[in-house]
Amino acid sequence: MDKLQLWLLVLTSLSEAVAQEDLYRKVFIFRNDPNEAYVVVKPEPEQPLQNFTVCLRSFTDLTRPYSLFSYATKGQDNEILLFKPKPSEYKLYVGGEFVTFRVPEIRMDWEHVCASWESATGIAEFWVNGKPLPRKGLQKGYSISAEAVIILGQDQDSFGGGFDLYNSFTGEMAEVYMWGYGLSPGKMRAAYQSLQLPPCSLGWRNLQYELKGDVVIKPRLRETMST
Ligand SMILES: *[C@@H]1O[C@H](CO)[C@@H](O)[C@H](O)[C@H]1NC(C)=O
Ligand SMILES: [Ca+2]
Repeated sequence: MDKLQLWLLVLTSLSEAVAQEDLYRKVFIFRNDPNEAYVVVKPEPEQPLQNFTVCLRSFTDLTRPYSLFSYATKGQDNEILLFKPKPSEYKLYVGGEFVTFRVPEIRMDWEHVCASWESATGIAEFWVNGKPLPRKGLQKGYSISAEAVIILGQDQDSFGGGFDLYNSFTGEMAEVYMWGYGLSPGKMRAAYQSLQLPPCSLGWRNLQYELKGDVVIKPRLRETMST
């Protein structure tokens, strides 16, 4: 038995089913529309953040609003929120304020996004499928609180809960990462291309997660690559 197996055994013997796993080439499938399902991911940062990057890949045919990544603290449910109100738009929230990024409507394909923010300038970057959108700014000088609950697939309106069914995500999600700093342009592109990424505590290759409700892990379907 190797260290990882032992670790998993210890974890599964605890009451809560916290898994830690390399999810390489796997996906979370949120099956129902709408749904109450979500995934709690860990760990939260230990220190307040002045910078961050969040990346993930999703695949859905939803046209209604949905939440992908929700980082809530006791004082601010939208501390970090990656939200798609409609197919041509993303909203990135930092500390309860948001900026809107208009995006091409991508039809029936996986969509990769990376969002980053730095407190010193308030500049937010938003990358879609390896390409940056015009940068915007919000919350200059703000600090992201460390005590957080991080949830995929629902928008928290209170600490760890307060979901609106009609903001739930339905579809497939993969390659979720969070870093406590801004990634370089090269690494933003590397994330899109699923290449090697800088180490991070919250990442798809060593994800600590708890499935809540109807979420299923499956291998990603192989597609013929067009590029
Ligand atoms: C945040 O990013 C800025 C700009 O890249 C950098 O100067 C600063 O040291 C970073 N702060 C922390 C706490 O990492
Ligand atoms: Ca919210």
